[in-house]
Amino acid sequence: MPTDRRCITTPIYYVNDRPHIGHVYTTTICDVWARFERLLGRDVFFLTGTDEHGQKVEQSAQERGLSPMAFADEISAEFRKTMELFNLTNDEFIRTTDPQHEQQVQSFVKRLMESGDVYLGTFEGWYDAGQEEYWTETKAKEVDYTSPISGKPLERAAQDNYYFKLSAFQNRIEALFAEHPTFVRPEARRNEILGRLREGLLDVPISRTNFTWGIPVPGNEEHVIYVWIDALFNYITALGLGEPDGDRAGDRRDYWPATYQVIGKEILWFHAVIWPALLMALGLPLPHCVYAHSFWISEGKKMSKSLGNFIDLEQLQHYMDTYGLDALRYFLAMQGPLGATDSDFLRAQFHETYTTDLVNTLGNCASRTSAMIGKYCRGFMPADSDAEIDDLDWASFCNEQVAITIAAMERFDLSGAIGAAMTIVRRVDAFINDTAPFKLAKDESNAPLVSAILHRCTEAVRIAACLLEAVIPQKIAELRSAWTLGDPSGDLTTECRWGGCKPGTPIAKVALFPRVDDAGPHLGT
Ligand code: ME8
Repeated sequence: MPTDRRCITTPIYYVNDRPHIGHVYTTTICDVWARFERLLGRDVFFLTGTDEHGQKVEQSAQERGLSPMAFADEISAEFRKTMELFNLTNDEFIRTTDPQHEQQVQSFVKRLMESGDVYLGTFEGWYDAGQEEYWTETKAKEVDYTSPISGKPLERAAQDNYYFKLSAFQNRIEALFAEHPTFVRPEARRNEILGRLREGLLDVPISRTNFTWGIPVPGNEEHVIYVWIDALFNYITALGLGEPDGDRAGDRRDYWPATYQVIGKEILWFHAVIWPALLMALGLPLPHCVYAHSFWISEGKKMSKSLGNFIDLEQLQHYMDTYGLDALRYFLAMQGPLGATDSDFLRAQFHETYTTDLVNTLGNCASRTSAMIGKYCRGFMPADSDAEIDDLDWASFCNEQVAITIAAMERFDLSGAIGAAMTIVRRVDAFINDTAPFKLAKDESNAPLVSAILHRCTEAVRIAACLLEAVIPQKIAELRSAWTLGDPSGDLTTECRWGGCKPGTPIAKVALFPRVDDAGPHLGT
């Protein structure tokens, strides 16, 4: 794989749920990463989509008096609209009902049958109808024959099933974890999987016969392919890896293997164990990293359907209308549950982050700097001088923060990346306060000094803005236009070098983040 290619995926979202903050969160953090990589000049493929088969979708459609396809069309369209609403730049939106996906899944399963990795066997044990998942006697006993997800009793089940021979991959999966310690991140999640791996891998039933809304098993149409197997394959069917050579999507194949497969922690086992085993069985390369983030909870409580406390699209829209989309993106990326612990979505904290970071720090520095340039330098970027104004070598300081940002983004540490960019802005803020150019300007003989200070402020804010562009693209586009910075060059590293904005460049005043009154407890609750 040429090093300038990157691929990032989100889970594909179930159509039996309406889009909510969880879906927007995962897709937004992938979007931030994808945009950042594009700004660095990399060729990025960013994939998301919807997971549309299975018993639950069939039932939800029935309840609505719709065919499963009509139901899936409706909800999938809603997810697609959500991606547009939140300015998410996915390159493809895959649906598991796409004929291209279905055909490729069948061809993969056929290959697995031919290689003996999938076989027909009889299962006797327990079935969790809500999760469409089978439980062995031992496992069912552990949960007292009750679904840990729905709380409903497990049902006794005996049926012919196609199985994936996961047990045969025990050694190879263990070797994968030993040889690639960053295959699963964060570390705490990796340790959980290592713990479960020690219990030994069992074969996985991968077909169902008790309903029909799914992809038929090739050669035995009484069975449909288990929705999880169908769904996992989306990552490679979207790239055409199961298409015969020379087909339409052939040129996308080089994006595989994915750089990051970003998911929530609840679906890690499928992605960290079953998925790589399937790829191994097919002789395909494995993703570089499966990144499992934690969960948003809401005002101290787990979000759940029964509590009805999901932060839904309407609430997100409310935040967007009040604070702007970029503010929401900033908050999600900066305060989200990217590590091993859950994050509480607190209205008060949202307001505080917006006011402290965006209004008082970034917005304030950009507006103060450009207002002073308007007042003291006729609105043009002033020249620097050799004057030692403070003890900081601004060029190397900024260089360091650029390197920290790029390295953090590379390891998917979004808040680390944003933090480094904000370090630059905070330093500018302190610099303005310490040197007080607005006071110096009262004496005309200080003009060269004032120019030098404002030159340094502008350069530093410009560099921080370039680093933050992936997070708050609309606001940085405003800044670019006011400060005549042109469009992103596609070479972020060069753009972030000190001295990129030449003296004489028109610098107009900007007001990026308007102050918002604390909107009161009704917002988002
Ligand atoms: O699991 N906080 O789809 P899904 C953060 N179709 N992220 C959350 C969240 C929360 N409270 N709730 C959900 C499925 N998510 C399968 C996936 S992939 C081959 C098949 C996000 O609609 C998080 O990314 O239930 C989680 O993994 C995903 O939504 C689950 O979406």
